[in-house]
Amino acid sequence: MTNFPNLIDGEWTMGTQSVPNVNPSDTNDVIGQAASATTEEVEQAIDAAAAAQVGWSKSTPQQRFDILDAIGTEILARKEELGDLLAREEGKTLPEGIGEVARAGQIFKFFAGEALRIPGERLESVRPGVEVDIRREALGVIGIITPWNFPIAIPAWKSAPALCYGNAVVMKAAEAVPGSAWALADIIHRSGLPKGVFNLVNGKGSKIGPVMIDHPKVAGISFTGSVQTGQQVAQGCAKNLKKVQLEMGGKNPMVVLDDADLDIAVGACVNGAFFSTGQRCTASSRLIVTEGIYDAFVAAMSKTVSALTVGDARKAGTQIGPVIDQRQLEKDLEYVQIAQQEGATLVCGGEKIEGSGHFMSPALFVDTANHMRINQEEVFGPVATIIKAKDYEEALKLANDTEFGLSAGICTTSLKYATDFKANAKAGMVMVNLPTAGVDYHVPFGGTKGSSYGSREQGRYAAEFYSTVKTSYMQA
Ligand code: UN1
Repeated sequence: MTNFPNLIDGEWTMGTQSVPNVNPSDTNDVIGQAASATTEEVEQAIDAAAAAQVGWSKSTPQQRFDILDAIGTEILARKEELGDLLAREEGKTLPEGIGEVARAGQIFKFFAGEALRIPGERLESVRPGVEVDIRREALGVIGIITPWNFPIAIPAWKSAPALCYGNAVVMKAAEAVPGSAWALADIIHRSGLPKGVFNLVNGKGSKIGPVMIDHPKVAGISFTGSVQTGQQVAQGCAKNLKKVQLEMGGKNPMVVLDDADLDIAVGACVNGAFFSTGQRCTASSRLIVTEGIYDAFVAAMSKTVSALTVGDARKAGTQIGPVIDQRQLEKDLEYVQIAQQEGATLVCGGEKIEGSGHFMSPALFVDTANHMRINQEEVFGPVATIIKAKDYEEALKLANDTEFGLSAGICTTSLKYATDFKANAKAGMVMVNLPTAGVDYHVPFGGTKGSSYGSREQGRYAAEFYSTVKTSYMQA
């Protein structure tokens, strides 16, 4: 059994409270005990971060490069081992877990490079003899709150840019996945980063979030999680005039047109809807299919989906792992019932699989209308619906008829429709002949409408949130 302590001012601490880290594939497998920070511990971490940030903000691009690059190198070198831990505590399949760890390593490598390219500008003043320069400076202490579904990639894509631009970090990872956050903190801790610059305070979100939000020494909060919690975070940050960045839900459409390549469409929809057990805010949960391909698509989808192998996340051959916990499983099954009560027809799956983990068979619905709750509310599980559309125009309208706007996909061989969809889909990310989920690490990530709030994450656009702009005037 392993301990997953918190990291406060360069010291590991289990504190006074801890919670078990349980394997969702086998609840008899308790991976370890995770520290659960108290209010005082979070305050200590924030004080330490504020004190350490002053020095870190003065570090050179070379120092930042070396540290971020070393972190990336170690993560990549240990991707199998860390991928196994991730799959064990989160339940995505081992290949997905290893892939996610590799992504985290690549993110650190990317921001190592960005540390060498922190941009500035020099302009002539409108006044004679005066010159103006514009530079990016660190914000200060960043509070980072991460979800359970990407236990290492999301902590990486928030903490790497935070450190790159000279900030200090106080991070709270989701209670269900303390192991990956601890492993990341351990690598960061040994990387040569001055103590106190990166702190980990895992524990209850309802307790730790408000401390971060109300603390005067925290300059900004980057949050990924539910819409409901995101709204509370934004309200608290607005009251305290803190910078805030939110990534929340999705109800991402995948349009399949008559002219689509059927194999590509089915591949993209199965991956987008069900991989990672559908537990991605980028999941393709609404499949909007035009009349001419509808019957063939439904037949091919139901054949493929019902043949998916559901099982232990770390077992070779598993395609769909467990749901994260009992509560989420109950929610997923409740949505299966809701859909049926609304008149949707279950084509396959949607059943709890008995065993020692939180398993359910992937559920696919037909005869659904876009206004139904099953098509408007995010389930965050292995549940997808098919909506029939007359033609491209109707499909686009349905795709956009949602309060979310994270990712939108289309499968088509038509340049005309692909081009039109890229222009008119109301989403932050558009995918053509690709799943709505599964993004690159070097380009911006984020959505429109109810999915995101604040500036984009990832790529060089991350600078917008993790730095502040200073304009200096000088008369020579
Ligand atoms: C991806 O689809 O590759 O929580 C990433 C989520 C997103 C990340 C999705 N923030 O599902």
